[in-house]
Amino acid sequence: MTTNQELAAWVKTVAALTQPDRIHWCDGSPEEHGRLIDEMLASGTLIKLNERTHPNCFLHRSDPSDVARVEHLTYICTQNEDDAGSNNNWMDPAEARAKMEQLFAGCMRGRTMYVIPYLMGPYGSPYARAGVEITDSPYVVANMRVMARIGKRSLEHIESGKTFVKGLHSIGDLNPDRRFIMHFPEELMIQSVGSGYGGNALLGKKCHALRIASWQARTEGWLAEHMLLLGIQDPDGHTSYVAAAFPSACGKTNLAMLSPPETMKGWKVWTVGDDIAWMHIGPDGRLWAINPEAGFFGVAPGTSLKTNANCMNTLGRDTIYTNVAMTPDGEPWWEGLDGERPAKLIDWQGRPYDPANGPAAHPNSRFTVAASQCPSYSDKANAPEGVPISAIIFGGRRSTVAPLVFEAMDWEHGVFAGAAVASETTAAAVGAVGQVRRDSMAMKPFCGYHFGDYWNHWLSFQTRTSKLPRVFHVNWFRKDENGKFMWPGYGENMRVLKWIVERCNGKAGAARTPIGFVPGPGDIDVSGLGIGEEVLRALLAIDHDVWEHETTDIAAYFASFGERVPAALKQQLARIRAEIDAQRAA
Ligand code: O2Y
Ligand code: MN
Repeated sequence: MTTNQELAAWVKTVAALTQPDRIHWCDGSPEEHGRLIDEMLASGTLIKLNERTHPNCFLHRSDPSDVARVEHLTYICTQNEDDAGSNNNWMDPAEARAKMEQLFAGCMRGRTMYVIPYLMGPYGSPYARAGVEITDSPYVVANMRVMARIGKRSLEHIESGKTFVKGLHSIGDLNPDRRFIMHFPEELMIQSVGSGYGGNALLGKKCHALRIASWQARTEGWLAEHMLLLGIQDPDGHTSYVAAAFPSACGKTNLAMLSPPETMKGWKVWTVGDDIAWMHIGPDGRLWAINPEAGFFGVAPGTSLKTNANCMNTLGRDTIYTNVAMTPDGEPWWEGLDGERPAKLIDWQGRPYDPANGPAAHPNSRFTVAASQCPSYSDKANAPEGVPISAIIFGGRRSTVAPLVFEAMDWEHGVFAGAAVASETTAAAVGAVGQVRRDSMAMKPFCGYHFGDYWNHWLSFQTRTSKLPRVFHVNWFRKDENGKFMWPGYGENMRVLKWIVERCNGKAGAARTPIGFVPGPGDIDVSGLGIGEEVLRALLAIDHDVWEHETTDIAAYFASFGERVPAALKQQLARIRAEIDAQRAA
């Protein structure tokens, strides 16, 4: 089935271990997809949704115990434990292999083993990387077909002699006690068992494009980041590209597909990606980014015409929904969708909706849809060379502390701001609400190696080019003393993006503060927004006492990573503290 000896031998070994009834090499064709869909409809794996309102859309209900990524069961298996860092769970590679071999033994009996060659990144891009996922889940094949570029062309890429990541996945028996997601970055290998859901099973996404790729990127001098990519077109028709990293529940997909407010005539946002960016220093010394993915695996609850019209207009057709609710007419439904809640809903577990059972759609219910269906999809999204990045934006959900926006003083300070990213937990995640969690560069669950080494890698870019992007930090979630959000967010975030682009072009004002360059109330365009100067001042305020506490917290966080923390980041911390103290004393 392939001329690549290494791939052929690996598939043979996996088949001998897992004992499938059949082996199917995926070619990615529409005929193959049609057959798989028919099989899944027949087996009940998929439910057809209303063909008139949602053509070619399907609903999948996962096992109720298998509804999200499982960080506590996700491991980085490096020879040296220290290389994984305290930001990861570590397991000795030999122990992990032995454990997985037991779990994989005979696991595909009675099933078909699908071999999915895939490419992450545009065809013909020097930055694209290949992988092969072996899975016993037709649902995974259907999702991978949307999220990556699967089939013949990707196999040809591998057969031309390029390296590829080997990913072995089985749903196993879906027992959480026998669920593990193992990464072997030194061997470019992933093994996942016991889950059929999202990031645990679609191995091209978080496992390959972030955990394995971040390791490769460090070795090879590039960046694999948990970032959305968007183009911001100004009224003169010039487009600047930005990459932005936010921890979960901060509205990444909404920002990636932002619709500017009516008042901002001539401004437009183009979507390049909503989750992952691979960035390389290009021949011109600038940072160029590609989106390795081809689709969106977005969270459904909260998505509406009001919060994300482009997303809603992406979803009408050819979409796989997972764990959403269903109306009696066979339409998908979730909390936060426009309009009233319909009567007689079927909840995400297939039961008549009863509020006593919780929400109708699972809070982590998802849609899988091709990025090309998005009305704001950039015509540069498939450019082999990627898009040139003018600004990198970090952000978090902070009800206090972080101002609406600030610009870092320089690259080193920008890396510090990224390393210090923190976000308050929301009801969407398990655990207490409102707790501040550090999540450096939003990569805590996804960096495939020690955070100290990762920050050093980021810093190293300043020695390799003088054309690095400017770095910013945003916070859409600051609250007033009554606990009310002060900034309207969503489309109005365009006003902050405008300030960022204008800073990059040397056109917008800001004041130097200990934590960075912060706009004055007159520097951000709030015309027609109904926000008074007092509120704007509060949104941009830096409280010295609060920041004193923040720096103490960051110092403790850095200390938890030991010796490998770069001196440059500790110096940034010391500088900020000294400047705050000096201002206090003045
Ligand atoms: O729960 C999952 O498996 C999905 S997690 C996810 C999906 C799409 C984009 N980002 C994420 C994330 O957790 O960052
Ligand atoms: Mn993500």
